[in-house]
Amino acid sequence: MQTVKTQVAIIGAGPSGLLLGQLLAKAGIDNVIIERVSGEYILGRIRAGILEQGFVDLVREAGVNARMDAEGHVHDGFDIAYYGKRFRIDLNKLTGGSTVMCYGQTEITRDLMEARESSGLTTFYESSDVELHGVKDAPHVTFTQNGEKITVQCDFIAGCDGFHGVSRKTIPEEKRKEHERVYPFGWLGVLSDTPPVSDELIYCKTARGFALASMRSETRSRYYLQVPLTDKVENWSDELFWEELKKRLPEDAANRLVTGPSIEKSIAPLRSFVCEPMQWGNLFLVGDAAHIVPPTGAKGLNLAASDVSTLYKLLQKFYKDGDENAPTRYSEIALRRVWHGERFSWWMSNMLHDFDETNASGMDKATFDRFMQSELDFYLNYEEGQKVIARQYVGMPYEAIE
Ligand code: FAS
Ligand code: PHB
Repeated sequence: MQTVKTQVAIIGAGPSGLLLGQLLAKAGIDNVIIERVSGEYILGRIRAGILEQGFVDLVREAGVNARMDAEGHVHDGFDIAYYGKRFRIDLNKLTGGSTVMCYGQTEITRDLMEARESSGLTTFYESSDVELHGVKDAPHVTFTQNGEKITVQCDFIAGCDGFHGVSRKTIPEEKRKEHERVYPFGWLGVLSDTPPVSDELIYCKTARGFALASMRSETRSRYYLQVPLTDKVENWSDELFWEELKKRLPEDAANRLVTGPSIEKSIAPLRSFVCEPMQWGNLFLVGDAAHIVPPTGAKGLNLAASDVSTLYKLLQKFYKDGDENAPTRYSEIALRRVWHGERFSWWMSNMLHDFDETNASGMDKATFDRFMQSELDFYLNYEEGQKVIARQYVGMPYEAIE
């Protein structure tokens, strides 16, 4: 049995865990990461693509921004197309200068992994039987790696282990309130080395279902189609995908579509989920371990970033200023911004997807559709409405930690 001592034990080497680890290390707060799978496996997951300004600023604060600033693309706006109409949400104008950065989660994760490795920080990849103990009074983590049992003794545990991780379940069930909405459809995503149909994202609402045209670079595109929950990725040949996407894109974009072999194809289920509280004793839940949003608002990764920012600042107050109370404030502060992201993602999903009777509004499909069309007409035809969308899409401000 090997015993390791550190200040913060981080469970999970996804973007939450890696960004938190980098920021803590930069502040002189020692940490180790315990991850279930290999780094290569993590880099094989294709997920988010849009970074809010707050995330970009955090990556720069972590000193891991060189490639993001060189290869990322600042987006000043995005389009919403529905029933033959098309509106551009001019983020820059409507928010007085705020924008978003288009740079893949995979790339941010790669940059953070490389930065962690070169700074010599400890990451236990391919760890199994990870268990959290004594989170109320004597926090420590036990796990097995390469057949050896290891114990990490620490002051705090950051549960950055995603929706299916072990951390959230460490909070006693009777002490957790879990809020959930599972959507009656999923997103079939395709990544292809083909030029994007547009310089900016196009969110499409059609009678055939939702579609999103996104990208990773001028030569790499990311597309999504709303599909039934019962659908299987093996039902979708590349040809069938491109044919359906063309039917859902606005005509000019469809005419520009360059098809090619998919280099990744998967179906992600959509849910809204929040666990309250986001902390228990010396355990903090961060990112997907605490909350999930439907990707319609591009908030998932960005809410993880604001959790990281809040926890990093509060732990600095604990270690640097001797503020013993600081860590107890995490959940309350983090949840205020989480619920903003949850609501916006739920609202965008209701507005842009095609629901059958299970739209949870208690209305029949035709009536719900008419309400949502009026919602879109109002918000897109009035600058005040466009400002509401723009402000939330660039991300609500991070709360100041005094
Ligand atoms: P992650 O799930 O990324 O990372 C958690 C890590 O913990 C993983 O590496 C996992 O292996 C590890 N782990 C799990 N259990 C463990 C255990 N017991 N012990 C040790 N380690 C353990 N967001 C967007 O903004 N836009 C999108 O388009 C988008 N698409 C998505 C598609 C899919 C299929 C999924 C699942 C999510 C998507 N998201 C999207 C949200 C996504 O980007 C998350 O918000 C982001 O990955 C959150 O990062 P983490 O909190 O680090 O969690
Ligand atoms: C993506 O590029 O993967 C992406 C962008 C915006 C979203 C969801 C996904 O809202």
